[in-house]
Amino acid sequence: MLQTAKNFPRGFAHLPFYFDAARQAQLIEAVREGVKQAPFFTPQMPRTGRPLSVVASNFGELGWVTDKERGYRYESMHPVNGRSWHPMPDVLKTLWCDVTDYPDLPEACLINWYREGSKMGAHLDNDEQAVGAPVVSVSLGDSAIFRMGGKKRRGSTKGIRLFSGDVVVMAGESRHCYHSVSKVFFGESTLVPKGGRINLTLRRVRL
Ligand code: MD3
Ligand code: FE
Repeated sequence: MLQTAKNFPRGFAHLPFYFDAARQAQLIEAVREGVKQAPFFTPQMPRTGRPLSVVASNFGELGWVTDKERGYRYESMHPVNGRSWHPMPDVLKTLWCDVTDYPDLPEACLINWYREGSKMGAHLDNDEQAVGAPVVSVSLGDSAIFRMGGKKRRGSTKGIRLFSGDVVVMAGESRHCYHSVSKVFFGESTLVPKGGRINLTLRRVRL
């Protein structure tokens, strides 16, 4: 049963501790496998080339990438080594089917690794053609404060703390709202081999 957080936009659901410790370890193992083929790269802001503070990789047919020259987009190959992304793990396809009723599977799972001091500023996820599809996220490792705003960049936000194993579903209105990660409790968890927080976001890209 999806739990709707108080005062959050419609369509937002938080499922605390959806994955137990054993399943979390299994997901981290899948990430370790994936990044052998498609190592973490440093995403850059369009135009300025300023590095994001997270490093990223992807699972699936398509992966989200960004650089100075070409900006935000989905690509079927790793931006540095040109290899395909590791296939989407079955456990993530199953998650998508269990928490959404979207008719198609996600082609992309963005893997963001938050290390010491990493944050994510307020942004919209609008690089997908399938704007009607939800986004599903899995948090692993150190907990973080996730903040949700509205459809405009400015204005009030509501925060919740996301812990390892938590799943968040952004459907409906919430899918089109600004959001950010304002703090990571670095060093809290030992789940991630070199420390920090891993966030997986499952996305349907094509219509
Ligand atoms: C709300 N990641 O990768 S996950 C991202 O915790 C991203 O690392 C955050 O925002 C993190 O783009 C948030 C939850 C999430 C994911 C997608 C959303 C919230 C969202 C899309 C629209 C609105
Ligand atoms: Fe986002």
